[in-house]
Amino acid sequence: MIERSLPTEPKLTHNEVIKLAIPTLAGTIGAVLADPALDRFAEDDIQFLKFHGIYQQDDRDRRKVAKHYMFMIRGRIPGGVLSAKQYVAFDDVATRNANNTIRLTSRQSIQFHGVVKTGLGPLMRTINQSLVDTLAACGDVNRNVMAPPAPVSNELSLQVREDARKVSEALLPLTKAYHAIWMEGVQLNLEDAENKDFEDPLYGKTYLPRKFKVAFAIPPLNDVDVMTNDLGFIAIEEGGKLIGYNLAVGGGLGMSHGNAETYPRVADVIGFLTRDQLVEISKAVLTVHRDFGDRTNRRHARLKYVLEEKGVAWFRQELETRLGYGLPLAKAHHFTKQGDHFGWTQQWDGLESLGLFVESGRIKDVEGYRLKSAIRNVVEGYQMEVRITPSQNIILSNIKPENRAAVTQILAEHGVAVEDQATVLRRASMACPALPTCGLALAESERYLPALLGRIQELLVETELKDEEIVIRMTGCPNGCARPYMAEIGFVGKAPGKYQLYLGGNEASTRLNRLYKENLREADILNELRPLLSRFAGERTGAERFGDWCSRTLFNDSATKN
Ligand code: SRM
Ligand code: SF4
Repeated sequence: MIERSLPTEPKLTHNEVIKLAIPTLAGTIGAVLADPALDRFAEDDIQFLKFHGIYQQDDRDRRKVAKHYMFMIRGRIPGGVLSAKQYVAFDDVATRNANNTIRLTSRQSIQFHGVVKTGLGPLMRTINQSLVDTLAACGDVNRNVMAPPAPVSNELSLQVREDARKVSEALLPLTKAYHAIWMEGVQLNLEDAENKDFEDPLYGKTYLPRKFKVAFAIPPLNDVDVMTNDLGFIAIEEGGKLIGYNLAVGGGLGMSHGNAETYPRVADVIGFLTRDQLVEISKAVLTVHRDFGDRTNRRHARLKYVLEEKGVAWFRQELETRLGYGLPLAKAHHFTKQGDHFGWTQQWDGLESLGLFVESGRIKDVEGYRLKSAIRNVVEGYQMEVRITPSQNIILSNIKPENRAAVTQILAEHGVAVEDQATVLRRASMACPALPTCGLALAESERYLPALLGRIQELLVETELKDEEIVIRMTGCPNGCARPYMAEIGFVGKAPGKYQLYLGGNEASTRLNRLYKENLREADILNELRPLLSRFAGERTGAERFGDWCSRTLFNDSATKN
């Protein structure tokens, strides 16, 4: 007799199994932390640590000799806003417990690298004592909520910022493990019924199938890259007043090389909501992800795949069923630009702010350019507010006009200029950390892009495009952390020294670029770009940008979402 095998249910990923087993997300973190003989955590705890904002890494430069374990810690900083006191606390722990650098992230947060296990407790306590935390900065939950950082506009930007904070708080997981481990220094007893049966009111026992990202934007500026988020709120104003938001869903960028089941996707704008609906709509969108996301394959587990595979009409219907009411049509909005403003600007309230370029978001001191000390000194000395931008730069804000000259002077003494901070090309660039800290990096990024930009700048001079702004972003692998798929030129690491070349993003960051060439080494990159830049210089129409020219001439594609 022939035995027939029954169709089997797709297997849940290991992450699903461990979340269900320990829904408080405590793992054995507290116990391992207290054991001085251990310099690292085991696999399941590594997964739980992410929900606490912590990644276990090893120094990849030292792998050939031995694995040197260390930790990366990421803050939860909605809208990227820190008080002077909080920034100083971050600077202190960077010096004391990390590798003496502060890494601004592409989601307006701060990361510390190179923290050893014994430094974890003190670092986490200092951060929390400054009234910032790291809860849910990573893991299968809602991540840092983005909001426009620029303090130049009116009261509307404050309201949007307030809304971003409100959504961030409403989507926090409620486990008490975070407080127990990091504040009280205890291991939760996993056998306690209260802990065993814990179920988060929003996330349930198994949280989300994967991460979830929210951003708020104020058109016409798309500085937060809103269309790349699972959930985006696009501010709509009438007569200078914030009347609500357009709702964008299903954006995301992560993909894997050679896996057609994974791809970057720009969000769909599906309706309009008023401010009082923000929290319930955020929760409803999140629970669609919770209930329909793929829990059998983490590479295919983002909300964007639910949108793409079930369709926008299905999603809208599902959302409206959960809400119990229909959503009105989206209102007109228009994005024209992404990116930051550098130098001094007068704020809407008469105070001043200063945008500073931070190459790849890395604040550090080097010979002749002591950016870390400079920022620390002015922030502490003049008690200014600090805002981290989604392009990994920093804005020092709420500075009294009479202090402007002194601030400029202190920065200059540290080698930091406020005018002509970097070339236009460099200022519009971003790179992810990649090597040596990121365990997923296939190629260099943060450590390589500055040199490559220098060579591309030479090409621009050669082709008489010296002051041309071209948005260039690089990542060390296809996960998309510096959002390379929205850039006019995107470099995505494929193998050591080799990159995929993407071309054709637009200035407003609403259009995905396209893969143009694969596996390029530096010489190939320059050989590909030289003739393209030269053709662009000769063929562009009016003020046409390089990304639009590539899109028009190389891909014959003018499709732009929103
Ligand atoms: Fe990211 C994983 C760094 C923004 C998509 N990301 C990682 C990890 C944690 C590597 C890991 O899992 O072991 C990286 C840590 C490297 C290190 O050494 O520090 C890392 N991601 C970053 C940061 C620091 C890049 C930066 O240059 O600033 C950004 C931190 C943001 C924050 O403060 O929360 C960062 N990551 C992004 C973005 C951009 C965004 O959110 O606007 C994306 C693309 C958007 C998206 O989510 O689709 C992004 N990161 C990923 C992915 C792919 C997810 C996917 O859907 O497939 C991974 C891989 C993963 O999660 O397994 C990843
Ligand atoms: Fe690491 Fe890849 Fe993200 Fe870069 S894009 S930080 S290499 S996961």
